[in-house]
Amino acid sequence: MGTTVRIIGAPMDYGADRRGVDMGPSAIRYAGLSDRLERAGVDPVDAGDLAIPRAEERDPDAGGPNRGNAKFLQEVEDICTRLGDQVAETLADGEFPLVLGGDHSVAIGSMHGAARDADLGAIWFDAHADLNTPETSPSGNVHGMPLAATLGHGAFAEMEWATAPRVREESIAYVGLRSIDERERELVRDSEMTAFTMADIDERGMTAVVEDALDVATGGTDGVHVSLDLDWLDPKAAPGVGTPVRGGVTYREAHAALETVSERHDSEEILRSMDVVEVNPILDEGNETATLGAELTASAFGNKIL
Ligand code: HAR
Ligand code: MN
Ligand code: MN
Ligand code: MN
Repeated sequence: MGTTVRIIGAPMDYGADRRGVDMGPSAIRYAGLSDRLERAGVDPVDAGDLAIPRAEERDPDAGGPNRGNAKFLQEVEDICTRLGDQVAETLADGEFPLVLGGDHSVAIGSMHGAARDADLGAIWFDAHADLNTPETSPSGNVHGMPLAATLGHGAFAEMEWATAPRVREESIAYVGLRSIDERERELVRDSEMTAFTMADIDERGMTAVVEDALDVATGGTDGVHVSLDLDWLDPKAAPGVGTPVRGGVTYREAHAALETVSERHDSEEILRSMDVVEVNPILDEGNETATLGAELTASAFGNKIL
């Protein structure tokens, strides 16, 4: 029997400064996600979207002073708790959870759910390190914090909904890192995480780098979470993101990366969960970025030419 992929929309933009990523799930579906997944040989079922109140109706400072300068942390908690439950339920039903963001803070929920009953490795396809905490964040935007939350750094140590003890530093690999805050740089250097920067991709090529990232994320774990932040790509290929950074991955390299993931999955069934985040249709050109998100997701499941 083939894999059933359960699509879970998380149209939330509490974690980012610019409105618009809440439309990501619609745009990615409109770009033909389900058809593309079918062509890749899996069975998509759409669970619809989580109900999420508009940011204008909520208080960014709810939750009190112990929450540092993180904006909308109370709202992020509510959504990630519900999302984590849905992801865990999906896995318990024998299906594959595919979460459509939304800003990258949804990954806190995806990973919390996916790590509930398993040791989870992760590949972080992103320009950014996402390792800030409510205390260290320069922006207060929670989409710059999901890995710190999962690892229980800083104020997150007290937040049960965020930390996922079954995700360990040594099972996390960054691919494509190129925009990092000073404090994050120290943390990555001192941590047991593996970071492949754009320079590593230049030097060694995407396929070799992703093979190594897969070794990191599969070593001693029960499965891999793939977190795909579309700002990983160069803004020329993916203009519809809130925090574009020049010098990113090309269209072709991105496909090669996800195809490498799919090849490993074919032989070793390594994939456990995935999210596709940070698509901002307001800033996009002709739904190009959402289309890329849909294409790359299909590539992760083996969209072979022959
Ligand atoms: N490091 C910066 C901050 O924490 C920028 C975060 C960038 N946003 C993302 N994350 N899209 O991948 O504010
Ligand atoms: Mn990110
Ligand atoms: Mn990013
Ligand atoms: Mn927890």
